[in-house]
Amino acid sequence: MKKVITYGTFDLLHYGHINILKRAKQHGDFLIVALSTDEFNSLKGKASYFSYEERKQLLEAIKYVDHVIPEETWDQKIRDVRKYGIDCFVMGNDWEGKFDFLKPYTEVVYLPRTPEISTSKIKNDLGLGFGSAG
Ligand code: C2G
Repeated sequence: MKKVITYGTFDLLHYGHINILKRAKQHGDFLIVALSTDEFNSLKGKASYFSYEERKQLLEAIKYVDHVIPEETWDQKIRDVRKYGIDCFVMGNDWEGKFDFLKPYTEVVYLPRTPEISTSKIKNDLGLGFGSAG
């Protein structure tokens, strides 16, 4: 079984998130999503609208997602790749090159972002102020 992992906040779940999860799943048979905890989000300078539990519930309802784990630190990725026997790490290409340190441990794939949509755009368009990419 080919296992894929991806990481993110996935706040205000939108079709850009669905697109990356769909394409990530196409790289294997089992997709794990490491979901940023609320505490880690504050480290990323992000304040998500939905809590970790709410964002987890949304992700678990997506047919491409097989398992959700917490993302608590920047440096858990190598441990995760080993712990879960990951064959492929997938991220949107706004992260192009940033996770190449994983190449000795797993395939690393950066996929084009879906244009025009982001959590911060949704917030701004709804006049919710404080932006945060995603
Ligand atoms: N994404 C995308 N297209 C968009 C918006 C987001 O493909 N229009 C992708 C991002 O590239 C990322 C994933 O969806 O791969 C989740 O995006 P965010 O929730 O913004 O995640 P981010 O804040 O980039 O956190 O350790 C890695 C971090 O946790 C990534």
